[in-house]
Amino acid sequence: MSTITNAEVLLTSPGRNYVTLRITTSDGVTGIGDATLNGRELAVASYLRDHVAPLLIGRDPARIEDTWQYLYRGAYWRRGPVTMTAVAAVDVALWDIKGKVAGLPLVDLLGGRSREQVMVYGHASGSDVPSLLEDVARFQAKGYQAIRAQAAVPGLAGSYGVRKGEIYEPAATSLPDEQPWDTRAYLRFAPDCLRAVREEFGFDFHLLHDVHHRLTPTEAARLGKQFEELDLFWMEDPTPVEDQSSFRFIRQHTTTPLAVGEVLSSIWDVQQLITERLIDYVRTSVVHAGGITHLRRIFDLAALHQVRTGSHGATDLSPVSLAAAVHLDLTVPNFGIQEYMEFAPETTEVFRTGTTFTRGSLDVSAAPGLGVEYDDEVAAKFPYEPRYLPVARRLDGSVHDW
Ligand code: GCO
Ligand code: MG
Repeated sequence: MSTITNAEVLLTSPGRNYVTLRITTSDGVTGIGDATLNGRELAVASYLRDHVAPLLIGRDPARIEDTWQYLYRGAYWRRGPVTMTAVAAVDVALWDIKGKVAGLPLVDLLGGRSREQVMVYGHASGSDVPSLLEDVARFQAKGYQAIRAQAAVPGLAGSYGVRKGEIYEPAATSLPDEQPWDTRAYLRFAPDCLRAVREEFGFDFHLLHDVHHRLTPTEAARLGKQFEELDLFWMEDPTPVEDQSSFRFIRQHTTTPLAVGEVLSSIWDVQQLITERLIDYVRTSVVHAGGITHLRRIFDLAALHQVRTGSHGATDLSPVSLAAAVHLDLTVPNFGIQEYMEFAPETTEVFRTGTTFTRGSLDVSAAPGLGVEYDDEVAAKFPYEPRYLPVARRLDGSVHDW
């Protein structure tokens, strides 16, 4: 029997921080899994290095399900983003190994393609409406069929969700940047901003918008109603999601589709959202929700309730996670859309990925496993550096939801 002989935690910062787990077997096969949790990277690195790696040595790498259950069910402390990201890294690395041993790309181990490619959405943004419109045009020229649109709210110094350079990276400072937030200003601006996009570009593409948990259910319901005439593909994260039942109120008042789940990490966190059909798209991701083994269960539960997939895919998921996501997206019957942000060039020098973008869609390579190689030499050129996401404060100085 082949056994796991090594489990290494690799840190690198090619444009932004990434944590990667590499598992090696007694047959010399290696597999990699992403363990990146934006702004809390070292917590997952320690969980893996100090508490998980010693448990993996000597185990059979082929027993993915048993290892998953051992790390989740076998641990007294379950769930939560740190734990589930660590479990995900192990899971994805073992799937990568299984693919390499079988000589098959992951998509074929997962049941084969249900579709030819995976439709993605990109992030257009601007410091004002005219610059947003320019950015939407840029995404259309690249072939995107679906575009998320965000613009800085006039009068608010912070510009959350707005890309500064070529690459979107909100975790940009060594201590959290504090940004002002004014709900009334946002609510007055958002419908006009998205209407300007429709007026300029029409309705022949999918338009998405992210609210980042910033509204109460009442505010979100009202905004969703105003968005109805704009035919959004979805309104994302309208209100903080700790209280799943709060989505019932939004749901009762608007038919704008709702997408939720990027900050959630287990099937229990989305159970009510899915089984009560309170959302249209579930955004849990392969890296923050327990890997392929667990995400597949969430997607199956979603399929039973006519909820489609729309996984998180910001650059805080490494190319390893993106590849795993696309392999899975290709197979699932209830696929909706995949988020995609282009990586910094130095990121793809470290993670040599076979994932390709053509005309608004992604596809995987035919290489066995995930089709992503980690280059240690290039990674060593980019040491880890602390980076935090911003914190939002209301105009009276109190902390707002992120
Ligand atoms: C998304 C996310 C990003 C976040 C980032 C934080 O929808 O892609 O909400 O906008 O800023 O993922 O880590
Ligand atoms: Mg989001």
